[in-house]
Amino acid sequence: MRQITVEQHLDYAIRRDGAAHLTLIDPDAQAPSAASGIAEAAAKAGSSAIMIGGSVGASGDILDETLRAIREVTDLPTILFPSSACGLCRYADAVFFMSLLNSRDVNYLIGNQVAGAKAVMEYGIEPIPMAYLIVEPGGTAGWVGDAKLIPREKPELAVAYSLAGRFLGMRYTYLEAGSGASDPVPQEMIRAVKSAGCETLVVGGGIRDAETARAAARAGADIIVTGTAVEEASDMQSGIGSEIESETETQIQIQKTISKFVNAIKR
Ligand code: 1GP
Repeated sequence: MRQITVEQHLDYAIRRDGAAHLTLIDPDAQAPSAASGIAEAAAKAGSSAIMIGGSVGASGDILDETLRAIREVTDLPTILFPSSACGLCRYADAVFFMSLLNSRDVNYLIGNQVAGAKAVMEYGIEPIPMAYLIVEPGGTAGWVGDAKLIPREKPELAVAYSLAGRFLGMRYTYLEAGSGASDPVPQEMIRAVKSAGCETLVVGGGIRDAETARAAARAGADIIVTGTAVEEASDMQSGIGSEIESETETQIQIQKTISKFVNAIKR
């Protein structure tokens, strides 16, 4: 049983280090054993929590097994990042209980939240209320979520959405450029949303290197999310040497990659 909530744990990390790093694992992208390897490396590297989710296929048995495998190797909090009510899982600690405020589809605004609320209550998962905003280019998340993408040169639109979320009681705002995005969320947009009083600002999508992560944190991001960079670090090593050597190499490579992000965002 945790002594503090996951939200308190994140607040503490942000106050201590200036910004926190979350490692995103898509359960559909690798076997549960490989996912647990990433989680273990993330814990050693100083990531503050593991986010679990994906736009397609991140549900059912593979989601359950991934969560269970991660919990076996680390005490880091696990936070669900569901694309629908199907992305809920009883083995997680918390869920980003989010509404995609710039979606045209009522299911992403409130439908899935209604469908999943009872399960969140019954499973005892901590809901963290979040305004989820998808910015150009938006990637798969933008397409699946039928988002009216926020133009990159219109920070004032992101500010208006974030304020609306805050006034509706959402303590978190997530500026999302889409997984693997060619361009991350612009610094000017991050700065504008934070300056407008966003309580906890999460930024992700297309953050591939330490410099980009640092720039986002300096602009005002409280939490930086990376997924693709970590996946690529594990792919890079696969197939080298014997299976055991390769597994160790992979772990080291992942840990190094995450450490760079964690160290870069410290203020
Ligand atoms: C996706 O923002 C996250 O929802 C992470 O994006 O995979 O590009 O790191 P990347």
